[in-house]
Amino acid sequence: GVSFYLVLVRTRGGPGSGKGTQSENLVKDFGFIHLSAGDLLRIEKERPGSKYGDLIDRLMKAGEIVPMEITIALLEQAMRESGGKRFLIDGFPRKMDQAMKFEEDVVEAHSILYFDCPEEVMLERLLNRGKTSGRVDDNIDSIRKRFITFKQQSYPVVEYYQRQGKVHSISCVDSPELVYQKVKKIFNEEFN
Ligand code: UP5
Ligand code: MG
Repeated sequence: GVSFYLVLVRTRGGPGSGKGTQSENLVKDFGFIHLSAGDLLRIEKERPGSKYGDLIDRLMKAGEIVPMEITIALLEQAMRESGGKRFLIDGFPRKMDQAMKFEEDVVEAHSILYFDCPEEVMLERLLNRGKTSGRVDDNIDSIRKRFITFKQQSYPVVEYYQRQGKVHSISCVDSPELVYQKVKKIFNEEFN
């Protein structure tokens, strides 16, 4: 059946823990289809004629969460179009209502990878990435708001999955290569 592997955020903040970076590694070694909810929203934001472009832009800048109907529809469409069966969904769900709705309507989470990273490390990474990323939210004001949103709304999702025993926590302050060694070990145990 269809399963998906969720790559979620980390404590004390949200962004910049390396979800995207590690997801790319996992795609190469395990053949998952990687879907980043944030990337899908950024594509939708730029799509000519999108009725959600302005809303997404405003909410991203404010570090707030886009209404789940929009994100879930984009994810469902991307899953369908991919024709795949094993998905690594990066940066989603980031609020309890999305988690419940997605599990009810689309698919249940097999497991959650949780990247634990101090805020100051994430902040430095994001400010650095902001020099070239062009992302509307890689600036100090948006980053601070993203951290707050993470703590208030996204972390409860991690706790919810922890109660189900589905969460693997990994510290991600080391280099991407070292972090990936830990990630790979978990995936080898779960999927091989
Ligand atoms: N880097 C990565 N790992 C490193 C390491 N181990 N050592 C040193 N450097 C490392 O990494 C960030 C930067 O750090 C990069 O420059 C990388 O090289 C370096 P990355 O892998 O991009 O981290 P990631 O966790 O993916 O950070 P990202 O900024 O993408 O996380 P966010 O959760 O903030 O962003 P996302 O795109 O998921 O969401 C953006 C916004 O979209 C949200 O704030 C929200 O407004 C909206 N959104 C929703 O509304 N709903 C959703 O479901 C999803 C998003
Ligand atoms: Mg990302």
